[in-house]
Amino acid sequence: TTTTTVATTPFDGQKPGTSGLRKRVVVFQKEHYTENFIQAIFTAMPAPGAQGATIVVGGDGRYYMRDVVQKIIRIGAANGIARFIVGQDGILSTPAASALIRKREADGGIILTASHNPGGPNADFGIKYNTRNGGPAPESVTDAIYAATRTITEYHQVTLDAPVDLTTLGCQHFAGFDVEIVDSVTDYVELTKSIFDFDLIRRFRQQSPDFSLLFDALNGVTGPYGRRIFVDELGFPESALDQCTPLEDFGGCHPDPNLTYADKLVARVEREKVALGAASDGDGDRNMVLSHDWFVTPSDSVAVIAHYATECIPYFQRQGLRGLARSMPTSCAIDRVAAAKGLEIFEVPTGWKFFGNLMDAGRLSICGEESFGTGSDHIREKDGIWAIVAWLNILAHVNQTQPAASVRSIMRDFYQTYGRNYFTRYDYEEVDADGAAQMINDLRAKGNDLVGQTINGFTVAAVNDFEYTDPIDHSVSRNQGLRVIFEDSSRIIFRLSGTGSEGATVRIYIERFDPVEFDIDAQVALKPLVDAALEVSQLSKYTGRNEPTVIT
Ligand code: VG1
Ligand code: CO
Repeated sequence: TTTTTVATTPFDGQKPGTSGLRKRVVVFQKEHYTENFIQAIFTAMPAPGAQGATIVVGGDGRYYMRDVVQKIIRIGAANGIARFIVGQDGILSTPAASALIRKREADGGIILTASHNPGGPNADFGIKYNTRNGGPAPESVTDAIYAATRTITEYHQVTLDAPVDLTTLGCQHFAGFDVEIVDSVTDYVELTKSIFDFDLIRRFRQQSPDFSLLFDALNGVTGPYGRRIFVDELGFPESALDQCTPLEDFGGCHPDPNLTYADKLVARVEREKVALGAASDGDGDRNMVLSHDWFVTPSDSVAVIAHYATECIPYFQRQGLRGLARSMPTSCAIDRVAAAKGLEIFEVPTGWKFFGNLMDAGRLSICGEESFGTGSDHIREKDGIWAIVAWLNILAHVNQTQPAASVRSIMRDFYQTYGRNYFTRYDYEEVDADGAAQMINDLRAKGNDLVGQTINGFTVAAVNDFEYTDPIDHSVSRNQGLRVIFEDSSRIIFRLSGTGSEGATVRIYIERFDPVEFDIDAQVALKPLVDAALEVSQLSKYTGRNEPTVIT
């Protein structure tokens, strides 16, 4: 092989967001655009750097992914990478990639996905760098990558006679580096089996023929993982799977597991009276759990899993619970579980990267985000399939003493113990970026003037910009969401998304605690606060929008 050096100039806007760099495919296809970013990753790789390093490479199978795997191998090899561990056909779900980095003690990994954003030639692509703990790079590393994109003048690549074969399992030797193609699913399935009580779930399934599961991969990467776990291992019928073949464009759908974009699943769960309906996103780190008579909001889901963890999930029975955590906008349901169990609870900014240090320090076991992200310290990414199997494990367990246990009965028991934190999120997607920024700035400027005022019946107790100091490395992250907190502990939070590829997305998070009333529809329970949010922010004036794009 020969190495060539290609002259290039920087592109604007290659700053990784909440979860890597996400842009339209056509942007990544611009000459040198993708190569520049890949070179910047290798330039910025944490010490001791790329020379001699092993990296994991894979992604969610979306359009353009396989081309980029080839680019990573060529550029990585020229930068001294000694070994590439690649999922077969380039396929690795985000949690499987995290697991593989850890299992193989790789120096890092590159995950090719724009997660829940649509795929295809006219849709989105993304590149994310994970560090040796298997988690998303912390801001110190993403800042270094961004700095490298600002000053780049050349990139290096090896010349190969033909594209590397990504389909044949096993090791291929090249001059100076190796490429190892691994089965995309096996290691992940083994890990999942070591965490949960598969025997208990199998017995539950056999004893409860009326219990039905419907798993919808939304044509994303988790199809093969779901098939192996739900059908091959746990014995559910093939009919428990829907949209489980990964497609480059996700069948034209938005692979985002929520009530809006997973509408096919929602309709089938209602019509077919499904006991546990579940979906995950394009890259497999998100999950949604529902039944024909209940939708489990993600803030509740993680709290329920934490509540039952040491009662029935072998991994936590062995390790115990070290601590719990949530992203700031996530509801405080999990805080109540932490208080009841005498555990530490952490509130971190939005984005999974903030959980990693706490896990590495042995202070965090289970955590979640309201954005359909749930997980634990078994890896360093959120894990959609993990959360779904956790619910199966809990249902099987509770069913031993309450034979008619259901998603709904588990939620009712939970609310009876802890009360209910009603939660909803309104998203206004692809609005004018200047208007959105202006709205946040004006709200911030009003800040303390609002304290003591009553908005639609709620009296403001505090207004602040969330700022986080990492308890382990003491790094500080500022401006992580503007919070309006009311005297009755209700909260409204305003944030701009860091994962969009066009314009800006405004997110409004709304929460209210009710110790006694559990059965109100969340939209009804929260309507007065939603109105207060729209009033205090003047959202429609700044964005021209009267209705959200998505409500979760
Ligand atoms: C969103 C979610 C955040 C999540 C992130 C990545 O970020 O709000 O909770 O961690 O997506 O998820 P933002 O900045 O758009 O609000 V994934 O499944 O896209 O990796
Ligand atoms: Co995702």
